[in-house]
Amino acid sequence: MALKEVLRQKIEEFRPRTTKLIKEHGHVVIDEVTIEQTMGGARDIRSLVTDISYLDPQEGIRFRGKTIPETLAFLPKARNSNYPTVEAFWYFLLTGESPNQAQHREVLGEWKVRQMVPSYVWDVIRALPRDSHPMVMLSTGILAMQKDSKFAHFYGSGNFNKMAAWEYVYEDAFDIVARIPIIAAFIYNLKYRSDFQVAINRDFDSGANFAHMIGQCDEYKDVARMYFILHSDHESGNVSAHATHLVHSSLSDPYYAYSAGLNGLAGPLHGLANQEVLDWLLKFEKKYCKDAEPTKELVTQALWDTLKAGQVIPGYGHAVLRKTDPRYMSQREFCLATPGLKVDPLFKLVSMIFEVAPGVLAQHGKAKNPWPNVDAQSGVIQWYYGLHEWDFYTVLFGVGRALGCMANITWDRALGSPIERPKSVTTPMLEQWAAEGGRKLGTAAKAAAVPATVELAGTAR
Ligand code: CMX
Repeated sequence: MALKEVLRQKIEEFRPRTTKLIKEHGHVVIDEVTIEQTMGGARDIRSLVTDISYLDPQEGIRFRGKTIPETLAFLPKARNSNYPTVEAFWYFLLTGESPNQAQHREVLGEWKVRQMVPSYVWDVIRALPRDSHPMVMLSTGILAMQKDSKFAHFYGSGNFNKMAAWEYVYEDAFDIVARIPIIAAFIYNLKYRSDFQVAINRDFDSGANFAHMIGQCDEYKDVARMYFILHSDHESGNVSAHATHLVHSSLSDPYYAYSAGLNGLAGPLHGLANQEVLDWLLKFEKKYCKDAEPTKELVTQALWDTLKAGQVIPGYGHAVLRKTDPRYMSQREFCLATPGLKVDPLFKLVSMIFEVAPGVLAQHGKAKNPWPNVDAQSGVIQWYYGLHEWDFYTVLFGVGRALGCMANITWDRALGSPIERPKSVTTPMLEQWAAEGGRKLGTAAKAAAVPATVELAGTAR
């Protein structure tokens, strides 16, 4: 059965669960909210639902219930590789299943058809100032394709109905995940290879083709596959996933939604941290080492200087995680298993920081999580393969993140996820509730907290 039909079956099986939860158990309390959470970035408030991935603070990410090693082992591999194809992973994120051989062949084939980017996208990107950040180019490239959104056309067709809406989101979502590596490769070649563009190799899977298009070696094919899979999803509260979900919740189509997601990813506290890490490493070598070898003492001094200057240590800390990010470990294992990388000076420096930084951050006493996140390790791998243009690293993150964001909004629409609209309060209200020892839930407030009977998810909203 083809991917869309498998997905249809899954959606139809799943819908009654959502409906039952809202209808029969909608009033069940699952969390409480403190003033600190309201004023502190909504940390740890359980107010989003996704089944694509779950982030446990101690264990780290699970995609569809599977850890990173389990996921990598579970899925069909690319030709001559130990890594799964990105295409198989997309199938898995959407359905929770591993494609069999025929389904894998089918999704690989469909991907090749969908990856054809309309030529006006190249004109739009070329019209931007060449020194625009590559994330601006990527976000603009995605947004430019909005005019061809199948979901937007369906909405405007006069035949829109909520039960079928997911099918059109799916069409756009699949087009976006297939096209985004091609757009990223175009941006790379435009900015850093004097507009030397390389045609798609239709014999290759998506990861291999990306390596081919940016002029990389064979070994980099696995780097691309690993990179896109590891960066795909981190449940739905992170800025890029949440922005995508929020924008799509108004029934903005996937192009508007993911362009917004990318704009969030471009912040230095989120995806841009990977370029910040490289910047930090290179400045460290220049300022502290000069021609000498880095030492733990020099690293410690540089970390403290960064903190004393009121800056964050890029690549360290996390809003949810409370241990070393398994995405960091997975990339570290890749480095240790790659002979040249294992002895690479920059990798050794990153490893030294891993030994020292958690202690420094713990002593500093502010960060709740002193351990490295995905961004602490990722740039070093790119650098090793000669991809030295570190302002491009967040684009690579954005290519991977599309997989999770697009799978999520396909399911959002399938389950009739409503427009997102949390409630604001004023500072005097908070001051009053603080003085009273908490907000008194009167009859009106309680009534507002208990949902009225809701019709079948997907039809009533
Ligand atoms: N270096 C220095 N200080 C840090 C820190 C770090 N790496 N991580 C957290 N802190 C500080 C915070 O800035 C905050 O300080 P203030 O109280 O002065 O505001 C304090 O510690 C408490 O923060 P927290 O609750 O531990 O962390 P948050 O949930 O607020 O923020 C994050 C999480 C990721 C933004 C933060 O750890 C950070 O800025 N890290 C560095 C940037 C980075 O690597 N971002 C990438 C994250 C992964 C991703 O999304 O790609």
